[in-house]
Amino acid sequence: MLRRVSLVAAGVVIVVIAIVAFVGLFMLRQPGPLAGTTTKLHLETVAALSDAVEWPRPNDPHPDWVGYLPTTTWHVPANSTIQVQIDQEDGASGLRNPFWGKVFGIEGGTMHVKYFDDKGNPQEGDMDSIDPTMAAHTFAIPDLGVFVPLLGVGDTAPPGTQNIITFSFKTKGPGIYRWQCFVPCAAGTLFGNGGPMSTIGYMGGELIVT
Ligand SMILES: [Cu+2]
Repeated sequence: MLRRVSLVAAGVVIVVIAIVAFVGLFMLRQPGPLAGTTTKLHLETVAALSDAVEWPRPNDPHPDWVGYLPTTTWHVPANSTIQVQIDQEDGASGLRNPFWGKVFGIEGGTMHVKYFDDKGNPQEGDMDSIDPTMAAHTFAIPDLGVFVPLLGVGDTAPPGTQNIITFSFKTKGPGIYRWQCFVPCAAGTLFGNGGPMSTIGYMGGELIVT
């Protein structure tokens, strides 16, 4: 009897330790917000955090994960126009749903994209969609109807290429708006949707509107 009680007690202790470790190491561990409230978001998307050139995150527990840098929690003002620049360095993973290759919900209906064409020549232009198979990541805030596919760096682009994507969108009233990537870009996880796709701080975060 005593033996059984001590076994149960040991089991309970192990479960409690596992829960504390899960909450502490996985759920609460995430990069802090961008400092201050801003109307300009400048971000970098990378194939692996260890490749980041603009905002390295050296102590991150997942250096090989895809991510948005410097962080994925941003404070922005309500009812304002937010200008976004994304320096996109990752190759294409492609969208499962080609519909999301289209731009939605941004000012003027188009994004401006600087990239390299198939022949390796620099190009730029306004786009309202991209080839869905060429999406590296997406910038999407469903509650604001904002959806922007980010063009992947092509195989013929020079090493170290950044596709520069700029656009702006309008915020609504105060609140916390969840945003995320819709490209199943988490290579090596179940259907590409695990790891960085399901952990805040990598392919998703919060737009905190005040
Ligand atoms: Cu992504």
